[in-house]
Amino acid sequence: MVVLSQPAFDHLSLTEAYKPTTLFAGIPVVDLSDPSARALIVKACDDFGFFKVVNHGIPVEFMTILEAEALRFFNLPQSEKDRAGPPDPFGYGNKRIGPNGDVGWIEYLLLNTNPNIVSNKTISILKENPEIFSCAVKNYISAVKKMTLRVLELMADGLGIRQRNVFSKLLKDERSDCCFRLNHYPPCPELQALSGRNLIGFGEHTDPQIISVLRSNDTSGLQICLRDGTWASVEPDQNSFFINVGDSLQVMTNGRFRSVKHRVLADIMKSRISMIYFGGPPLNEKIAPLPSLLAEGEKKLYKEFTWCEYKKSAYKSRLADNRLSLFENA
Ligand code: GA4
Repeated sequence: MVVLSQPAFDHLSLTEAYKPTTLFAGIPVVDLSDPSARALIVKACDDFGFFKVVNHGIPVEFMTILEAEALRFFNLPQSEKDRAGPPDPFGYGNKRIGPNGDVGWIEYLLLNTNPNIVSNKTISILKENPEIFSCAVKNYISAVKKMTLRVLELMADGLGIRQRNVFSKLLKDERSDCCFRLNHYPPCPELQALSGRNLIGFGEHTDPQIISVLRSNDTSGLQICLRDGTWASVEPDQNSFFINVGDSLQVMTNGRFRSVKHRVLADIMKSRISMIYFGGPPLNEKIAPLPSLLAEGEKKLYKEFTWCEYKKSAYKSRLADNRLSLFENA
C-alpha cells in the first residue's frame, strides 16, 4: 500500500499497482426460493465465504427509501453531520475508521440495532421529518434481519446440523449484539490525475461478527479476496444482497467457512452508498467450534471466547489485522 501526501489524499492509501477492475463473474448466486438453496449456501461459504442472494422477498422500496434517506443525511453540510460524531463507535464518522488510525475515502453512520432505533443525536440533525429516517432504518433492518435468520437456518440445514437454529438463535436473542452501517463513498475526480492507482474507500478487513448482509447502490467498488490472494471486483446489484461469513462463523465451523477478506475502492465519478447489517451474538455468548461439525479426531482450531472478549480485542486492532490469530490453538 502507498500513502500519498498530496493534500486531497492526506493519510489515505492507494493500491499498489493498477489492475483494470474487471468484474469477477464467479460470485455464487443463491436463489432463496430454490429448494437447493441450502446446498448452494454451504458451497458458497466453503469456496468464497461470500455470495449474492436473489429472490429474497424484501420489497425494493425498503432499500430505495433508506438509500434516499441516507443521501439526505450525507448531503447535509459537514458542520451539521459532525454533530452526530465522532463515532464512539456509534455515530457519524468521516475518513477515520475505528479507534486505531485507519482511514479511508468514506463517511458513514454506525448505528446500534439493539434497540432498533436511531439515536436522538443523529435524527435531530435531520431537521425535516427526522422520523422518516428512523422509520426507514427500522423497516429495512427488520426485513433484512428476518431474511438473515432464514439464510442462517438454511446454512445449518445444509451443514447437516440437527439443531437448525444453532446460528439463527444467536441473532434472534433479544440481547444479540447487531449493528448497522450506512456508508457513503464520495466520488473522487482527483483520482484521474493518478491514473494507474486506486484510492481505498474502506481498507481490507474481515468482519468480526457471525454474518454481514450488504446492499449497495449501482456503483462498483466492493472487492473480495479470493483463496489465491487475488482481489475480485463484485458487480454491484442494487436489487440483491451480498452476504459474507464473519470471523465468529469461521470459528463455529472450525475454519471450514472462511471469513472473507474484503475492501472497497473509491470511484472517480460515482458516489457509492452501501448499507450493511452485522449479525452478532449476545455479549456473553461463548463462541467455539461446534462439536457436531467436528469429524472424529478433528482438533479444534480455535479457543473458546465470549463475543464480548472478541469484540474488545477487535477494537484494539487495525483493520487489516488477522484478529483470529490471537484465538488459534497451538
Ligand atoms: C469491521 C466490520 C464493521 O464495519 C465494524 C467495524 C469496526 C468499526 O468501524 O468501528 C472496526 C472493524 C469492524 C474491525 C476492527 C476494528 C472495529 C474498526 C476497527 C478498526 C462496525 C465492526 O464491528 O468491526
